[in-house]
Amino acid sequence: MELYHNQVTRAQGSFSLRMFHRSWGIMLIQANISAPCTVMDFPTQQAFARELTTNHYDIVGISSILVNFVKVREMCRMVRELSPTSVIVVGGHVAALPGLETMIDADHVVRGEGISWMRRYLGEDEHAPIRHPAIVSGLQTRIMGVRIPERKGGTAATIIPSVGCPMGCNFCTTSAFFGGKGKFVNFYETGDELFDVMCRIESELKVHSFFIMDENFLLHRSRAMRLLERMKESGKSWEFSVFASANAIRKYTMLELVELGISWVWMGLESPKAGYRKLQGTDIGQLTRELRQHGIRVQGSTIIGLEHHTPDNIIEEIESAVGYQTDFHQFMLYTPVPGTPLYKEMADQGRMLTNVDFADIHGQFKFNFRHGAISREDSKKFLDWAFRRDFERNGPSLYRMCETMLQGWQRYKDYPDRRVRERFERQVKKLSSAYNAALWAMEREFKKVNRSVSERIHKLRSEVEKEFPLIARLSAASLGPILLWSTRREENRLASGRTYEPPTFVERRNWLSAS
Ligand code: B12
Ligand code: SF4
Repeated sequence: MELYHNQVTRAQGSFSLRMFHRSWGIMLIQANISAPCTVMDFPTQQAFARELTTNHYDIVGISSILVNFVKVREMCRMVRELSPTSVIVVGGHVAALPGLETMIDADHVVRGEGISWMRRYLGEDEHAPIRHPAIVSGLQTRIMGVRIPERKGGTAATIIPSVGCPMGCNFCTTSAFFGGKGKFVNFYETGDELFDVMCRIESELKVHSFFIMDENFLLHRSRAMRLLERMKESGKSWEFSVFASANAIRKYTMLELVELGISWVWMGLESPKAGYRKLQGTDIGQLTRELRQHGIRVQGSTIIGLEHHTPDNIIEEIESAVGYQTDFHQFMLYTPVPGTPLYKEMADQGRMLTNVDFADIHGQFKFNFRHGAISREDSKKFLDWAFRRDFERNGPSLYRMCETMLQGWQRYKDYPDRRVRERFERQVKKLSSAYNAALWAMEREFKKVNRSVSERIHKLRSEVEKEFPLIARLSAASLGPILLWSTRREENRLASGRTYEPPTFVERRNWLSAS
């Protein structure tokens, strides 16, 4: 249930950013039906059994992605045994599996958007406006062996303006699941609607920061620019983390992005040689540098095992991806997943491997298809190496983020728009205190990985201390040694096999009317 540690910072040891994320699909469905409804997130088997026997449910909906297929099958079995009159509905990306109906004991398998399906099924108005629940984007954050205290407003809120993506890249499950090329489902069409939702969630959760869960938020320029207009009118100093393709980012000037509050961008870099339309005409190295110089953190995403990759050129491709020096870098194996054009192509060519466990089809282990030049075993070696290489050459992502924050602050601290200044001031408060102490500890700890990166960290810390002489030095001196100790303790814990699991959530809605 982690994003960073599973697929982004997984080779960064105790510097890896650890954080759990809720299951937003079922939270959204619950918020948009009028029937009494319980959401169980991350239930243990015992908790699920207890719930099924304590309350009577007409419908049990199960949400899953492909990797959790076995859990879905078991949950269906449990429902049949413990609540035999319930109707079982299975949705989410696992539904893209051809023939799922014959592999599990469910009454309905729902492909695509689930709110409208559930509303239709319950006889409610499927076209009613979408009510967005207040969602805290991450929980139980942990880094360098320290659990960050949770306070109201401290973590971004998740906003889901749409599902799907019209770009239709051949491997992309999300695009395929919600209609494929040219199609997607918009929950909020206009900047005005989005602004209203954000205002409500801002006051409910006391946040300034939003994680926008839209596959390509910046692609819809008129919606984004209207949102900016409304933000300016109301003086909102918000910040956004978004997913965006390079061609969509290029629709904006840097100043527009900064004024809009874009502070973190997840950008698919895939491979410069792959010819994806979204990357055409963009110098990725230059774009990444420019974004970072404007205080926008970049998370790059590179695919390992594209058709043109061979054992001879893959190293060079990884090196060039690492050379972009993004703040975060995800590497993913090229993975044909049921429902995508890529899967169909590979299946038609007889190249899908048939004996791969669904639990292993997630792009972070080994190929699930026969690649033209790279073996299944080697796919894992190249993938693991890419993560290690990025860490060794560029250092911990936390350090890179600090670098971007400082650049943003230096460029915009005197910017005429108060909203922009305030945003960088909020970030720099952390940079000058806790993050500077983290730099102090990283600098020491990283010497054993790469001395020249350790020197770069030292240089950055000196710059931070020049900007904020008192607070930054005090923090480094007082908190730095504690963080160094906790980092080392965490390394030992991880080495001895410690893992982290999310807690179980049980949330009821429209519940009184059920009794
Ligand atoms: C947030 C997210 C996560 C979070 C998960 C949080 C959680 N608690 O589940 C984190 C970061 C932890 C994560 C981890 C992983 N993820 Co993920 N993740 C996403 C992401 C970016 C957004 C999902 C989301 O919330 N979307 C918004 C909601 C509203 O949409 P939704 O979930 O699809 O729900 C809608 C419908 O599917 C449907 N629906 C969903 N559930 C149900 C249930 C019923 C009963 C019904 C009727 C309908 C229904 O209705 C909803 C509203 O329309 C998607 C990509 C994407 N943009 O969708 C990938 C995605 C779901 N993840 C994916 C993968 C592969 C993984 C990992 C395996 C990655 C890895 N290598 O580790 C892990 C596995 C985690 C696990 N053990 O399950 C794949 C799934 C591929 C597949 N075909 O199964 C996706 C599609 C990304 C991709 N394009 O490859 N992920
Ligand atoms: S741009 Fe990204 S989200 Fe859109 S189809 Fe391509 S990979 Fe999927």
